[in-house]
Amino acid sequence: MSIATANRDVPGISVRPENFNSSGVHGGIANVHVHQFVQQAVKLCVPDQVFWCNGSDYERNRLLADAVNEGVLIPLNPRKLPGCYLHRSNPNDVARTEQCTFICTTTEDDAGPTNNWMPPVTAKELLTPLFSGCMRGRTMFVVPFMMGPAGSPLTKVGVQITDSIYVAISMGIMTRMGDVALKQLGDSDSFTRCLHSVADCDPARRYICHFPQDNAVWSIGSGYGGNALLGKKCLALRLGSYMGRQQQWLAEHMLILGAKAPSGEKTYIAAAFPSACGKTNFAMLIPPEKDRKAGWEITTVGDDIAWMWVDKTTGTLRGINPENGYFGVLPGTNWQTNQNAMQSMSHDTIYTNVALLPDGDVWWEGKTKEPPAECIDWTGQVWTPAIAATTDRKAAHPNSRFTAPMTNNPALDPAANDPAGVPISGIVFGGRRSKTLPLVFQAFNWVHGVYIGATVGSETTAAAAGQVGVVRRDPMAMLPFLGYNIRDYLTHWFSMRKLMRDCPRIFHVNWFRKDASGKFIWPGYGENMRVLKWIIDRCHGRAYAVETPLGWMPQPQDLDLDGLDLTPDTFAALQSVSHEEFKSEILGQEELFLKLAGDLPKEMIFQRELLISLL
Ligand code: OXD
Ligand code: MN
Repeated sequence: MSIATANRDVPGISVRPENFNSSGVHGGIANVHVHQFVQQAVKLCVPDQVFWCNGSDYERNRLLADAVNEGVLIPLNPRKLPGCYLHRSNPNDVARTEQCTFICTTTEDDAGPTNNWMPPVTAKELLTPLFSGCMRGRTMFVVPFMMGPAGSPLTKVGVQITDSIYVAISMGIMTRMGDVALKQLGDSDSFTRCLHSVADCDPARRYICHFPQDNAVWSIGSGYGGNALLGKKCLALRLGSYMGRQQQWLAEHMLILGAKAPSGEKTYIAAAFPSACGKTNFAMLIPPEKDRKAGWEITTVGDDIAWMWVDKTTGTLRGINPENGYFGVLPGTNWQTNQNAMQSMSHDTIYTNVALLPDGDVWWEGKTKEPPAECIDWTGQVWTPAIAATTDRKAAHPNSRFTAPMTNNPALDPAANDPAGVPISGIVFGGRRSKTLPLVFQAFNWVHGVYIGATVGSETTAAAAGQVGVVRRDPMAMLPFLGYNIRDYLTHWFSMRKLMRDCPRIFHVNWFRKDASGKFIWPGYGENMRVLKWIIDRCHGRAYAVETPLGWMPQPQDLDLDGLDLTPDTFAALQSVSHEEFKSEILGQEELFLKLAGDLPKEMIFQRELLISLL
């Protein structure tokens, strides 16, 4: 075995030096615990060579060139998309696979009724033979990474072993990767041990196993983002939520946006929506022209994950985005729906499973009104609109993605790198619901808000393998990302209230309500600013609302509907709540309550009783 790596002696230069001993110990990195972890992985996976990533620009260019030579990446037109590449995944590996995702805790009760569970010993017995020798003939990349800005109280370090060059490059975009992470770690043993191999990419041998009690993740058989970039869903959400409960903070599937009013007042809002329900669009919202002219500005702290803690001196909630990039859904994204996302992916971006145009540009459904006359689809076959009409084949996969550094975002919030985070004034929950739920309402208080978050329902999307379009309960949009028992998670949310002197206001939104003919009633996208302004005013104790059984609701005159082609009657329809439909909604929530039978936090039971008696 030879050891390939970054040369620590030449700043910013990655070469393959010989200064390593045969046990795989890296000459330039001092942390003995990292060494031991890598040695164990080398012994198990038997790679041909080991490549230690330092995160330099030189190294990144080198990895990109290698990936092109290996056919893993296809360079795109450098004039239209400088520094951009196309990656086509194995067609069996295009989304998160929840059925292969396990929480491996000593007791089943620790994982709870909403997770797949395996005892850690069983998981290791099952996965060790799969990892054994899986990197023969391959390069092992050692990817140190940091979730959160350097110096933040919540920032965590991980070290990911992977045999996928696509994963190593993507980790360089999505996290603060390389020496910066090792510097944050120092001599400490406190890092997440992440072991990953695409192996033979066979869904029958695909496992994403989390060991929260050991601070480790083992993932095998998939190269897909959520299964393979282990800093994201695995560390920042599943292990993060577990740590958050132990250490009294929250790891949530939430965007954080900043809103600057014409007066200069800045308000930060966190929002949780299930996968592919518009978190990236909301985080990058461009206000309607009249608001922009008036001086409103929306900025992005994060588009997918928020880590939040209570500041002891002020007793208020603060949040950071642990990520460093965006892994956003492409279909439907265009210059009208999300200009900031389009700018973010205009250079130095990896496109996964999109169509390739003859001029080296890319295309996906919804990028332009008219489809291209011809392109190569995400599976590498010729695609034309005529073929699509007869076969129903999409040019881009419905879960095609862009991976772009957050610094590409023209609306990046100035505090996105601030270790002290930002103050969170409001929390918004939402789902994709064609019926039943109104455009917006506000919870009466924290406990009611937690109940609303816990009972979020949403129609399923292509972000996870499985049937699309059925309503499933997705508490806090965290169902696929909880690292422990949901009973304890809800109790933890209720108990956070006790740490706060002034807690964020909580809201529920539904951008996706449809009329009888199946058309969306609310225009969405930038027009969501109108709802956001009401939310911000409510957070600061300003706007009016009426009390309803669901919570506080704006009347048409309480929302700025000026210039919108929406009559007061249509607004009333958007906000209407049918008692009959709502009774079915409460029955739909039963699914969650039954799962937790006998184990529900009492706040959930009382809130439900109160809601039923109000109807
Ligand atoms: C994601 C997801 O990729 O939620 O962010 O699936
Ligand atoms: Mn997500």
